[in-house]
Amino acid sequence: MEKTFIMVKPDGVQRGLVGEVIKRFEAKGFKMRGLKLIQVSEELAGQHYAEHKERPFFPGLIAYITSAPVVAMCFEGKNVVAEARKMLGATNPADAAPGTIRGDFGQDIGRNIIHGSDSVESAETELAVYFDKAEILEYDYLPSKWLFE
Ligand code: D4T
Repeated sequence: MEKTFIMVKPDGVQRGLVGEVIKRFEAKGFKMRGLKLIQVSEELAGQHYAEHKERPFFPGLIAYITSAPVVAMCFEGKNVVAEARKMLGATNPADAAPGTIRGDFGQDIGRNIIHGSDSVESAETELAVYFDKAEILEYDYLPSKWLFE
């Protein structure tokens, strides 16, 4: 089964949206495999957003992500990488559809509340960057038998 990396960014934590995010993922039937509140270091932020290093918004992005704690999560489920991106909505909340997390709670691309891996490969990389192996837990998830035929 596929896994993805989800991170509630500092604005989402400060605005009290962590429970809302977890509620949506739980209600969808995605299995929580990892969860922690962490302060992202400049080094970790640089690693996570390395692809944007040359972009004009990079310094602001690093300052934002390191400004206050974030909640890092791992969820497992059928096609969870793509499904989670749909639940998050477009990167710019102004373009995100109502019903999505960014569409319902955000206004500004520089404060877009939440991150979700954009591919199975980046999910694996990001999970390895943010979590130790022992922090991704395996356990019986009882809803599974009611989620799949
Ligand atoms: P993240 O990685 O934060 O989940 O966002 P996305 O995967 O949806 O989008 P992204 O990698 O293109 O952008 C990373 C991050 O940079 C911020 N950003 C982006 C910004 O502040 N200004 C911009 O013009 C762009 C393109 C928002 C998300």
